[in-house]
Amino acid sequence: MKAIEANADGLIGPTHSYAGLSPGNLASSLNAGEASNPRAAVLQGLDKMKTLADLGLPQFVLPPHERPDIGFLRSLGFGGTDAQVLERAWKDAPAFAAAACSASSMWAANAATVTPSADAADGRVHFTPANLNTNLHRSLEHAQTRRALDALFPDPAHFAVHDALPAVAHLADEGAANHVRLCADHGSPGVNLLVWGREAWEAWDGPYPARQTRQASESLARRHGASGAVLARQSRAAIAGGTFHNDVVCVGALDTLFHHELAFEDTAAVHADIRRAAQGFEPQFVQVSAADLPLADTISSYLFNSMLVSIPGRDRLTLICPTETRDNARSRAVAEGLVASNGPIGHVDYVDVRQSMRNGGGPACLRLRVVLTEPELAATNPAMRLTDELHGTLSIWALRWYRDRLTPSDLADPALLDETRGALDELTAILGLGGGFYPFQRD
Ligand code: SUG
Repeated sequence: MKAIEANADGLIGPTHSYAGLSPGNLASSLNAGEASNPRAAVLQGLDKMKTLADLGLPQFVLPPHERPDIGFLRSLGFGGTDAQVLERAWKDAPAFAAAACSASSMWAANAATVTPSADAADGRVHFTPANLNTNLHRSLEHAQTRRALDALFPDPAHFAVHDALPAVAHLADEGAANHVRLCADHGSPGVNLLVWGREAWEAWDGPYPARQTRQASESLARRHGASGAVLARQSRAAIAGGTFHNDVVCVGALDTLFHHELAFEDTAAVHADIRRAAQGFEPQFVQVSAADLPLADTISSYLFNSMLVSIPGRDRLTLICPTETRDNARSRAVAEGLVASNGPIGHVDYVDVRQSMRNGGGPACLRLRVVLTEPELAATNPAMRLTDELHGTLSIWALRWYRDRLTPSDLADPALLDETRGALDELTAILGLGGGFYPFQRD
């Protein structure tokens, strides 16, 4: 059946900040303590969504999570009013308080792993929210992510939204950031490349965490009944160089896999396994060498953390890169070389997502790809689909509620608690999420 690739982006929340919470994510460490601009961040994210919608791809909005996460802090024994909980946590346990304030749900590529119906044994679209249990601040996301996915994909005849895998180190899962689907066309059975960094029982001794286990990836394929699964080990050198997710060095669409030479531990085996699994198409591998683009430039410029999309009316694929790619001479040269070649990638566009980039989140991090057939698209929640009108409404909403400057110490301000709740209360009405979507609306 004919299908199209839709994107669901995480709407950037009002507590967007640079708290240095992600070891191995070099941008997060480098910018720790800097002032952020949540208002600019959310507007950049909304404009990026509109760019994709204007290009003809269905675009959805995933609501930010409630932060500060007062329930998490209460579970650690902090008591009193919500404002007192926040104040006491910042005083006695600032690392936990910072984790409770992170707006990290914006990076929707980590929200879940998705298996389109063409690949799933039961013919439904399957979603497993990622447990994200390598980093404390991200481990707080999966339950609310499930609520958001339930709201966007409500019909169990078409969609199966699962709980996260058990949140233990053996099953550490970072979602679609470590998954690429290749296919002849979106509606045909595809190859599901699942990239993992370590074995569940391996004594990991890398300088930075490996966030995905092989056993987590295998469990996802098994539970979704996913056909065409290819498991690949992420290269240790890439992780040591700051590749905390595979999507920092690799992106794919349709028959094309675009990746850095150092993406995989055994590139030849990955290519051979993909060729073997591909049904009815010949995979195209576009590989960039470390000589042309050293890993350090790859990570700072995020060439591969781009969206590789098939735009109606364009003959070849389009790579939607962050402006940082254009600003890096080596990355720009690679991008221009792609367009000049006769290869499968024929267009490069740039988007400004600088606020997110400074936390290690490029255009690809901000979106969850969901391949949908016409009946599945019709079964999604229309209130969460980005139209020009919704883009306008959300831009005005953000201008009214979001601060234009936030330092990590501002996160302790009890006024921010009221501001974020006021903003999210209004957002639930805008996105038709119903009462009780957020914990503060249920208590
Ligand atoms: O998990 N950064 C995120 C960035 C996620 C990017 N996603 C993909 N590559 N798909 C992370 O490391 C930093 C937050 C801080 O330091 O304040 C952070 O969580």
